[in-house]
Amino acid sequence: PPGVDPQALRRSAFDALERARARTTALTDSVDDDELTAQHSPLMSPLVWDLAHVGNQEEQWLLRAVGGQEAMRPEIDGLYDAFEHPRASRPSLPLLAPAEARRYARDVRGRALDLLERTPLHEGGRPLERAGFAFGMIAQHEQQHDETMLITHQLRAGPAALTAADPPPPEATGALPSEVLVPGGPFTMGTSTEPWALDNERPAHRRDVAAFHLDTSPVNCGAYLRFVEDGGYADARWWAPEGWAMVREHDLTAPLFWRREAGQWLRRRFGVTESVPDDEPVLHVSWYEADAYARWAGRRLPTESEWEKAARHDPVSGRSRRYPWGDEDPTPERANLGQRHLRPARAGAYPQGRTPLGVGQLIGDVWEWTASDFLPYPGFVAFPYREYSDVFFGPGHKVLRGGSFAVDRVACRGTFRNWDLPVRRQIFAGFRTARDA
Ligand code: AVJ
Ligand code: FE
Repeated sequence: PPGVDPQALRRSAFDALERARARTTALTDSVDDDELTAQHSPLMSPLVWDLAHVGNQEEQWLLRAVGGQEAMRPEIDGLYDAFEHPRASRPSLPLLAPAEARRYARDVRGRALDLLERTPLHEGGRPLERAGFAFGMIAQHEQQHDETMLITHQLRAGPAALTAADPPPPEATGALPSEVLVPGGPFTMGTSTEPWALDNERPAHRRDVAAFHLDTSPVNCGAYLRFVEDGGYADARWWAPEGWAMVREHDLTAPLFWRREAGQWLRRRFGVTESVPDDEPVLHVSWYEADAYARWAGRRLPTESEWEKAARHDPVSGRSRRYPWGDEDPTPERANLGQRHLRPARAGAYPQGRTPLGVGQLIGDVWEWTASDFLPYPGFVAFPYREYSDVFFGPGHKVLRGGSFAVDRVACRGTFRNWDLPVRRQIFAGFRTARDA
Protein backbone atom coordinates (compact mmCIF):
# COMPACT_ATOMS: atom_id res chain seq x y z
CA PRO A 1 0.00 0.00 0.00
CA PRO A 2 1.11 3.59 -0.53
CA GLY A 3 3.36 4.69 2.31
CA VAL A 4 2.03 6.79 5.15
CA ASP A 5 4.88 9.25 4.62
CA PRO A 6 3.11 12.65 4.74
CA GLN A 7 5.32 14.18 2.05
CA ALA A 8 4.58 11.30 -0.37
CA LEU A 9 0.86 11.52 0.40
CA ARG A 10 0.87 15.28 -0.18
CA ARG A 11 2.61 14.73 -3.52
CA SER A 12 0.07 12.02 -4.55
CA ALA A 13 -2.85 14.23 -3.55
CA PHE A 14 -1.41 17.17 -5.50
CA ASP A 15 -0.83 14.98 -8.59
CA ALA A 16 -4.29 13.40 -8.38
CA LEU A 17 -6.01 16.80 -8.09
CA GLU A 18 -3.98 18.23 -10.98
CA ARG A 19 -4.61 15.19 -13.20
CA ALA A 20 -8.35 15.47 -12.55
CA ARG A 21 -8.38 19.16 -13.38
CA ALA A 22 -6.46 18.65 -16.63
CA ARG A 23 -9.12 16.13 -17.65
CA THR A 24 -12.03 18.33 -16.58
CA THR A 25 -10.53 21.17 -18.61
CA ALA A 26 -10.11 18.98 -21.70
CA LEU A 27 -13.71 17.74 -21.43
CA THR A 28 -15.15 21.24 -21.03
CA ASP A 29 -12.85 23.18 -23.42
CA SER A 30 -13.46 20.78 -26.32
CA VAL A 31 -17.00 22.08 -26.97
CA ASP A 32 -18.29 25.66 -27.27
CA ASP A 33 -20.27 27.52 -24.60
CA ASP A 34 -23.63 26.65 -26.17
CA GLU A 35 -22.79 22.98 -25.91
CA LEU A 36 -21.62 23.42 -22.33
CA THR A 37 -25.02 24.75 -21.26
CA ALA A 38 -27.13 22.52 -23.54
CA GLN A 39 -28.92 19.38 -22.44
CA HIS A 40 -27.50 16.61 -24.59
CA SER A 41 -29.71 14.01 -22.92
CA PRO A 42 -32.35 14.16 -20.18
CA LEU A 43 -30.26 11.46 -18.50
CA MET A 44 -27.36 13.87 -18.02
CA SER A 45 -26.56 17.28 -16.55
CA PRO A 46 -25.33 20.09 -18.78
CA LEU A 47 -21.51 19.90 -18.74
CA VAL A 48 -21.34 23.32 -17.06
CA TRP A 49 -23.29 21.89 -14.09
CA ASP A 50 -20.69 19.13 -13.56
CA LEU A 51 -17.92 21.73 -13.76
CA ALA A 52 -19.32 24.00 -11.03
CA HIS A 53 -20.54 21.01 -8.95
CA VAL A 54 -16.95 19.71 -8.88
CA GLY A 55 -15.79 23.11 -7.61
CA ASN A 56 -18.62 23.31 -5.09
CA GLN A 57 -17.90 19.87 -3.58
CA GLU A 58 -14.24 20.83 -3.34
CA GLU A 59 -15.18 24.05 -1.59
CA GLN A 60 -17.47 22.24 0.87
CA TRP A 61 -15.11 19.38 1.78
CA LEU A 62 -11.67 20.95 1.49
CA LEU A 63 -12.08 24.68 2.14
CA ARG A 64 -14.97 24.52 4.63
CA ALA A 65 -14.75 21.10 6.33
CA VAL A 66 -10.95 20.73 6.40
CA GLY A 67 -9.92 24.40 6.27
CA GLY A 68 -12.69 25.89 8.41
CA GLN A 69 -13.16 28.69 5.84
CA GLU A 70 -16.35 30.69 5.22
CA ALA A 71 -18.50 29.82 2.18
CA MET A 72 -17.29 31.70 -0.92
CA ARG A 73 -20.76 31.77 -2.53
CA PRO A 74 -23.29 30.27 -0.11
CA GLU A 75 -26.16 31.10 -2.49
CA ILE A 76 -25.03 28.54 -5.08
CA ASP A 77 -24.83 25.46 -2.81
CA GLY A 78 -28.44 24.50 -3.53
CA LEU A 79 -28.01 24.69 -7.31
CA TYR A 80 -25.22 22.14 -7.20
CA ASP A 81 -26.78 19.77 -4.68
CA ALA A 82 -27.43 16.60 -6.67
CA PHE A 83 -30.32 15.63 -4.36
CA GLU A 84 -32.20 18.92 -4.71
CA HIS A 85 -32.44 18.93 -8.49
CA PRO A 86 -32.80 15.87 -10.75
CA ARG A 87 -30.53 15.86 -13.81
CA ALA A 88 -33.31 16.58 -16.31
CA SER A 89 -34.20 19.85 -14.50
CA ARG A 90 -30.67 21.24 -14.23
CA PRO A 91 -30.56 23.12 -17.57
CA SER A 92 -33.38 25.41 -16.40
CA LEU A 93 -31.62 26.43 -13.16
CA PRO A 94 -29.87 29.82 -12.89
CA LEU A 95 -26.46 28.10 -13.18
CA LEU A 96 -23.13 29.90 -13.29
CA ALA A 97 -22.30 30.71 -16.93
CA PRO A 98 -19.29 28.90 -18.41
CA ALA A 99 -16.72 31.66 -17.75
CA GLU A 100 -17.99 32.13 -14.19
CA ALA A 101 -18.04 28.38 -13.51
CA ARG A 102 -14.43 28.06 -14.74
CA ARG A 103 -13.32 31.00 -12.56
CA TYR A 104 -15.11 29.58 -9.50
CA ALA A 105 -13.54 26.13 -9.91
CA ARG A 106 -10.12 27.73 -10.43
CA ASP A 107 -10.43 29.96 -7.33
CA VAL A 108 -11.47 27.03 -5.17
CA ARG A 109 -8.56 24.97 -6.48
CA GLY A 110 -6.01 27.69 -5.73
CA ARG A 111 -7.15 27.81 -2.12
CA ALA A 112 -7.35 24.02 -1.85
CA LEU A 113 -3.72 23.63 -2.94
CA ASP A 114 -2.63 26.23 -0.34
CA LEU A 115 -4.53 24.23 2.24
CA LEU A 116 -2.88 20.96 1.13
CA GLU A 117 0.54 22.54 1.81
CA ARG A 118 -0.50 23.49 5.35
CA THR A 119 -2.57 20.47 6.45
CA PRO A 120 -0.87 17.85 8.64
CA LEU A 121 -1.64 14.43 7.17
CA HIS A 122 -0.25 12.24 9.96
CA GLU A 123 -1.90 9.17 11.48
CA GLY A 124 -3.14 10.82 14.66
CA GLY A 125 -4.93 13.64 12.82
CA ARG A 126 -8.64 14.29 12.27
CA PRO A 127 -10.32 11.55 10.18
CA LEU A 128 -10.86 13.82 7.16
CA GLU A 129 -7.19 14.85 7.17
CA ARG A 130 -5.60 11.54 8.08
CA ALA A 131 -3.47 10.32 5.17
CA GLY A 132 -4.91 13.17 3.09
CA PHE A 133 -8.27 11.38 2.86
CA ALA A 134 -10.40 14.44 1.98
CA PHE A 135 -7.98 15.46 -0.78
CA GLY A 136 -8.00 11.93 -2.21
CA MET A 137 -11.78 11.79 -1.93
CA ILE A 138 -12.16 15.07 -3.83
CA ALA A 139 -9.78 13.93 -6.58
CA GLN A 140 -11.89 10.76 -6.91
CA HIS A 141 -15.08 12.81 -6.96
CA GLU A 142 -13.82 15.02 -9.79
CA GLN A 143 -12.66 11.97 -11.76
CA GLN A 144 -16.08 10.34 -11.32
CA HIS A 145 -17.69 13.45 -12.78
CA ASP A 146 -15.11 13.41 -15.59
CA GLU A 147 -16.39 9.95 -16.46
CA THR A 148 -19.96 11.29 -16.27
CA MET A 149 -18.98 14.14 -18.62
CA LEU A 150 -17.42 11.63 -21.00
CA ILE A 151 -20.77 9.81 -21.05
CA THR A 152 -22.38 13.14 -21.99
CA HIS A 153 -19.84 13.45 -24.82
CA GLN A 154 -20.83 9.96 -26.00
CA LEU A 155 -24.54 10.93 -25.95
CA ARG A 156 -24.13 14.28 -27.73
CA ALA A 157 -24.97 14.54 -31.42
CA GLY A 158 -22.61 15.99 -34.02
CA PRO A 159 -19.04 15.38 -35.10
CA ALA A 160 -16.30 14.10 -32.78
CA ALA A 161 -14.98 16.57 -30.19
CA LEU A 162 -12.48 14.14 -28.62
CA THR A 163 -9.86 11.83 -30.07
CA ALA A 164 -7.38 9.34 -28.61
CA ALA A 165 -4.95 6.66 -29.77
CA ASP A 166 -6.20 3.07 -29.99
CA PRO A 167 -5.40 0.77 -27.06
CA PRO A 168 -2.62 -1.81 -27.43
CA PRO A 169 -3.40 -5.06 -29.34
CA PRO A 170 -3.57 -8.49 -27.68
CA GLU A 171 -0.31 -10.16 -26.74
CA ALA A 172 1.04 -12.10 -29.72
CA THR A 173 1.88 -15.37 -27.93
CA GLY A 174 -0.95 -17.85 -27.54
CA ALA A 175 -4.63 -17.40 -26.80
CA LEU A 176 -5.92 -17.32 -23.22
CA PRO A 177 -8.10 -20.21 -22.04
CA SER A 178 -11.67 -18.89 -22.12
CA GLU A 179 -12.18 -19.51 -18.39
CA VAL A 180 -10.24 -20.51 -15.27
CA LEU A 181 -11.22 -22.36 -12.10
CA VAL A 182 -11.02 -20.22 -8.98
CA PRO A 183 -10.66 -22.68 -6.07
CA GLY A 184 -13.10 -22.44 -3.15
CA GLY A 185 -12.26 -21.07 0.30
CA PRO A 186 -12.34 -17.88 2.32
CA PHE A 187 -10.63 -14.62 1.39
CA THR A 188 -10.44 -11.06 2.72
CA MET A 189 -12.93 -8.73 1.03
CA GLY A 190 -12.82 -4.94 1.36
CA THR A 191 -10.11 -2.94 3.09
CA SER A 192 -9.28 -1.28 6.38
CA THR A 193 -5.83 -0.06 5.28
CA GLU A 194 -6.15 1.55 1.82
CA PRO A 195 -5.81 5.26 2.77
CA TRP A 196 -8.21 6.71 0.19
CA ALA A 197 -10.72 3.84 0.07
CA LEU A 198 -14.25 5.23 0.24
CA ASP A 199 -16.71 4.27 2.98
CA ASN A 200 -18.44 1.46 1.05
CA GLU A 201 -15.13 -0.44 0.55
CA ARG A 202 -14.64 -0.73 4.33
CA PRO A 203 -14.01 -2.61 6.55
CA ALA A 204 -11.94 -5.66 5.54
CA HIS A 205 -13.81 -8.86 6.42
CA ARG A 206 -13.65 -12.59 5.66
CA ARG A 207 -15.93 -14.14 3.04
CA ASP A 208 -16.26 -17.73 2.04
CA VAL A 209 -16.57 -18.29 -1.71
CA ALA A 210 -17.26 -21.70 -3.25
CA ALA A 211 -15.17 -22.83 -6.24
CA PHE A 212 -16.32 -21.32 -9.55
CA HIS A 213 -15.21 -20.80 -13.14
CA LEU A 214 -14.69 -17.26 -14.43
CA ASP A 215 -14.18 -15.89 -17.95
CA THR A 216 -10.59 -14.70 -18.48
CA SER A 217 -11.82 -11.64 -20.39
CA PRO A 218 -15.02 -9.61 -20.75
CA VAL A 219 -17.68 -10.86 -23.20
CA ASN A 220 -16.93 -9.39 -26.63
CA CYS A 221 -19.24 -7.89 -29.27
CA GLY A 222 -18.96 -10.97 -31.52
CA ALA A 223 -20.21 -13.29 -28.78
CA TYR A 224 -22.94 -10.81 -27.84
CA LEU A 225 -23.98 -10.56 -31.48
CA ARG A 226 -24.64 -14.31 -31.54
CA PHE A 227 -27.14 -13.77 -28.71
CA VAL A 228 -28.73 -10.89 -30.68
CA GLU A 229 -28.91 -12.91 -33.91
CA ASP A 230 -30.22 -15.97 -32.09
CA GLY A 231 -33.30 -13.89 -31.25
CA GLY A 232 -32.17 -13.21 -27.70
CA TYR A 233 -34.12 -9.96 -27.46
CA ALA A 234 -37.33 -11.70 -28.58
CA ASP A 235 -37.27 -14.62 -26.14
CA ALA A 236 -38.66 -14.09 -22.63
CA ARG A 237 -36.89 -17.26 -21.42
CA TRP A 238 -33.56 -15.47 -21.01
CA TRP A 239 -34.80 -12.39 -19.17
CA ALA A 240 -35.54 -11.42 -15.59
CA PRO A 241 -39.22 -10.28 -15.54
CA GLU A 242 -38.33 -6.57 -15.15
CA GLY A 243 -35.72 -6.93 -17.90
CA TRP A 244 -38.27 -8.45 -20.25
CA ALA A 245 -40.65 -5.56 -19.45
CA MET A 246 -37.85 -3.09 -20.33
CA VAL A 247 -37.16 -4.85 -23.65
CA ARG A 248 -40.87 -4.76 -24.58
CA GLU A 249 -41.50 -1.19 -23.46
CA HIS A 250 -38.54 0.31 -25.34
CA ASP A 251 -38.40 -2.20 -28.21
CA LEU A 252 -34.78 -3.02 -27.49
CA THR A 253 -32.98 -5.19 -30.05
CA ALA A 254 -29.27 -4.58 -29.34
CA PRO A 255 -26.90 -2.59 -27.07
CA LEU A 256 -27.32 1.18 -26.89
CA PHE A 257 -25.71 3.03 -29.85
CA TRP A 258 -25.91 -0.05 -32.14
CA ARG A 259 -28.01 -0.15 -35.31
CA ARG A 260 -28.41 -2.52 -38.23
CA GLU A 261 -28.11 -1.02 -41.70
CA ALA A 262 -27.96 -2.85 -45.04
CA GLY A 263 -27.28 -6.15 -43.31
CA GLN A 264 -24.41 -4.73 -41.25
CA TRP A 265 -24.17 -3.90 -37.55
CA LEU A 266 -22.92 -0.38 -36.92
CA ARG A 267 -22.41 1.64 -33.76
CA ARG A 268 -21.78 5.28 -32.96
CA ARG A 269 -18.95 6.18 -30.59
CA PHE A 270 -18.04 9.76 -29.68
CA GLY A 271 -19.43 11.15 -32.91
CA VAL A 272 -17.96 8.45 -35.21
CA THR A 273 -19.92 5.60 -36.81
CA GLU A 274 -18.06 2.30 -37.28
CA SER A 275 -18.90 -1.36 -37.80
CA VAL A 276 -19.28 -3.32 -34.58
CA PRO A 277 -15.88 -4.96 -33.91
CA ASP A 278 -16.16 -8.67 -33.14
CA ASP A 279 -13.26 -8.89 -30.76
CA GLU A 280 -13.75 -5.84 -28.51
CA PRO A 281 -15.56 -6.11 -25.14
CA VAL A 282 -19.25 -5.24 -25.49
CA LEU A 283 -20.27 -1.87 -23.98
CA HIS A 284 -23.52 -0.07 -23.22
CA VAL A 285 -25.56 -3.02 -22.02
CA SER A 286 -27.81 -2.82 -18.99
CA TRP A 287 -27.60 -5.30 -16.12
CA TYR A 288 -30.73 -6.96 -17.54
CA GLU A 289 -29.03 -7.53 -20.91
CA ALA A 290 -25.87 -8.90 -19.24
CA ASP A 291 -28.01 -11.20 -17.09
CA ALA A 292 -30.04 -12.38 -20.12
CA TYR A 293 -26.93 -13.05 -22.22
CA ALA A 294 -25.41 -15.10 -19.40
CA ARG A 295 -28.56 -17.21 -19.06
CA TRP A 296 -28.68 -17.76 -22.84
CA ALA A 297 -25.03 -18.87 -22.72
CA GLY A 298 -25.83 -21.37 -19.93
CA ARG A 299 -23.84 -19.30 -17.47
CA ARG A 300 -24.42 -16.49 -14.93
CA LEU A 301 -22.93 -13.19 -13.79
CA PRO A 302 -20.26 -13.50 -11.08
CA THR A 303 -21.24 -12.30 -7.62
CA GLU A 304 -19.41 -9.30 -6.24
CA SER A 305 -17.45 -11.53 -3.81
CA GLU A 306 -16.45 -13.87 -6.64
CA TRP A 307 -15.24 -10.91 -8.68
CA GLU A 308 -13.18 -9.49 -5.82
CA LYS A 309 -11.72 -12.85 -4.87
CA ALA A 310 -10.64 -13.47 -8.47
CA ALA A 311 -9.13 -9.96 -8.63
CA ARG A 312 -7.32 -9.87 -5.27
CA HIS A 313 -6.77 -13.24 -3.63
CA ASP A 314 -3.17 -14.43 -3.89
CA PRO A 315 -3.21 -18.23 -3.70
CA VAL A 316 0.47 -18.31 -2.64
CA SER A 317 0.36 -15.94 0.36
CA GLY A 318 -3.38 -16.29 1.04
CA ARG A 319 -3.51 -12.48 1.24
CA SER A 320 -5.78 -10.08 -0.64
CA ARG A 321 -3.75 -7.66 -2.74
CA ARG A 322 -4.65 -4.17 -4.00
CA TYR A 323 -4.84 -5.16 -7.69
CA PRO A 324 -4.90 -8.33 -9.84
CA TRP A 325 -1.13 -8.07 -10.47
CA GLY A 326 -0.09 -7.23 -6.90
CA ASP A 327 0.15 -4.13 -4.73
CA GLU A 328 1.77 -1.67 -7.17
CA ASP A 329 -0.29 1.17 -8.63
CA PRO A 330 -1.70 0.80 -12.17
CA THR A 331 0.58 1.74 -15.09
CA PRO A 332 -0.18 2.02 -18.83
CA GLU A 333 1.31 -1.49 -19.24
CA ARG A 334 -1.10 -3.03 -16.75
CA ALA A 335 -4.51 -1.52 -17.47
CA ASN A 336 -6.55 0.62 -19.85
CA LEU A 337 -7.50 3.48 -17.52
CA GLY A 338 -7.57 7.27 -17.46
CA GLN A 339 -9.20 8.02 -20.83
CA ARG A 340 -5.82 7.47 -22.54
CA HIS A 341 -7.96 5.56 -25.06
CA LEU A 342 -11.61 6.02 -25.91
CA ARG A 343 -12.40 2.31 -26.16
CA PRO A 344 -11.69 -0.97 -24.37
CA ALA A 345 -8.79 -3.15 -25.53
CA ARG A 346 -9.34 -6.55 -27.14
CA ALA A 347 -9.09 -9.81 -25.17
CA GLY A 348 -5.46 -10.74 -24.50
CA ALA A 349 -4.18 -7.18 -24.14
CA TYR A 350 -2.40 -6.13 -20.92
CA PRO A 351 -0.69 -9.47 -20.10
CA GLN A 352 1.09 -7.65 -17.22
CA GLY A 353 -2.29 -6.92 -15.66
CA ARG A 354 -3.41 -10.54 -15.23
CA THR A 355 -4.02 -12.36 -11.96
CA PRO A 356 -1.80 -15.31 -10.93
CA LEU A 357 -4.56 -17.63 -12.26
CA GLY A 358 -4.54 -15.82 -15.61
CA VAL A 359 -7.70 -13.70 -15.45
CA GLY A 360 -7.18 -10.62 -17.64
CA GLN A 361 -8.51 -7.09 -17.90
CA LEU A 362 -10.33 -7.05 -14.56
CA ILE A 363 -9.12 -3.48 -14.02
CA GLY A 364 -9.92 -0.92 -16.75
CA ASP A 365 -11.50 -1.44 -20.20
CA VAL A 366 -15.18 -1.87 -19.18
CA TRP A 367 -17.08 -1.68 -15.89
CA GLU A 368 -18.30 -5.19 -15.16
CA TRP A 369 -21.83 -5.84 -13.95
CA THR A 370 -21.98 -8.34 -11.09
CA ALA A 371 -24.95 -10.40 -9.92
CA SER A 372 -24.99 -8.55 -6.59
CA ASP A 373 -27.13 -5.81 -5.07
CA PHE A 374 -25.25 -2.82 -3.63
CA LEU A 375 -25.17 -3.54 0.13
CA PRO A 376 -23.04 -2.35 3.05
CA TYR A 377 -20.27 -4.60 4.37
CA PRO A 378 -20.61 -5.82 7.97
CA GLY A 379 -19.37 -2.94 10.16
CA PHE A 380 -19.99 -0.25 7.51
CA VAL A 381 -19.90 3.34 8.79
CA ALA A 382 -21.02 6.20 6.49
CA PHE A 383 -18.12 8.63 6.03
CA PRO A 384 -17.95 11.53 5.53
CA TYR A 385 -21.51 11.91 4.21
CA ARG A 386 -24.50 9.55 3.96
CA GLU A 387 -25.32 10.67 0.42
CA TYR A 388 -22.19 9.09 -1.06
CA SER A 389 -23.15 5.42 -0.47
CA ASP A 390 -25.55 4.88 2.40
CA VAL A 391 -28.69 6.23 0.72
CA PHE A 392 -28.10 3.96 -2.32
CA PHE A 393 -27.81 0.63 -0.51
CA GLY A 394 -30.56 -1.85 -1.32
CA PRO A 395 -31.94 -4.14 -4.02
CA GLY A 396 -32.52 -1.26 -6.48
CA HIS A 397 -28.85 -0.91 -7.43
CA LYS A 398 -26.47 -3.51 -8.87
CA VAL A 399 -22.72 -3.47 -8.25
CA LEU A 400 -20.20 -2.86 -11.04
CA ARG A 401 -16.50 -3.62 -10.57
CA GLY A 402 -13.11 -2.98 -12.11
CA GLY A 403 -13.44 0.42 -13.79
CA SER A 404 -13.51 1.31 -17.48
CA PHE A 405 -11.16 3.06 -19.93
CA ALA A 406 -12.86 6.25 -18.65
CA VAL A 407 -11.83 5.78 -14.99
CA ASP A 408 -8.69 7.31 -13.53
CA ARG A 409 -6.37 5.14 -11.42
CA VAL A 410 -7.14 7.25 -8.32
CA ALA A 411 -10.74 5.99 -8.47
CA CYS A 412 -9.97 2.36 -9.30
CA ARG A 413 -8.61 -0.55 -7.25
CA GLY A 414 -9.48 -4.15 -6.41
CA THR A 415 -11.84 -2.99 -3.66
CA PHE A 416 -13.53 -0.10 -5.51
CA ARG A 417 -17.33 -0.42 -5.79
CA ASN A 418 -19.56 1.30 -8.33
CA TRP A 419 -23.31 0.83 -8.60
CA ASP A 420 -26.20 1.77 -10.85
CA LEU A 421 -29.79 0.95 -11.74
CA PRO A 422 -30.15 -2.36 -13.61
CA VAL A 423 -31.77 -0.54 -16.59
CA ARG A 424 -28.80 1.82 -17.07
CA ARG A 425 -27.18 1.57 -20.53
CA GLN A 426 -25.26 4.78 -21.23
CA ILE A 427 -22.48 3.99 -18.72
CA PHE A 428 -19.28 2.32 -19.95
CA ALA A 429 -20.42 -1.09 -18.74
CA GLY A 430 -19.94 -4.60 -20.05
CA PHE A 431 -19.56 -7.89 -18.15
CA ARG A 432 -17.93 -11.29 -17.94
CA THR A 433 -19.66 -14.55 -17.04
CA ALA A 434 -19.12 -17.32 -14.51
CA ARG A 435 -20.44 -20.79 -13.66
CA ASP A 436 -20.46 -23.00 -10.57
CA ALA A 437 -17.61 -25.50 -10.36
C1 AVJ B 1 -20.48 6.17 -7.56
C2 AVJ B 1 -20.54 6.76 -9.87
C3 AVJ B 1 -22.55 6.09 -8.75
O1 AVJ B 1 -21.79 9.47 -10.23
O2 AVJ B 1 -23.60 9.02 -9.14
C4 AVJ B 1 -20.44 11.61 -7.83
C5 AVJ B 1 -20.35 9.04 -7.84
N1 AVJ B 1 -21.28 10.60 -6.09
N2 AVJ B 1 -20.91 12.53 -6.99
C6 AVJ B 1 -22.38 8.99 -9.27
C7 AVJ B 1 -20.68 10.39 -7.27
C8 AVJ B 1 -21.42 11.95 -5.94
C9 AVJ B 1 -21.60 8.25 -8.19
N3 AVJ B 1 -21.29 6.83 -8.59
FE1 FE C 1 -20.97 14.62 -7.35
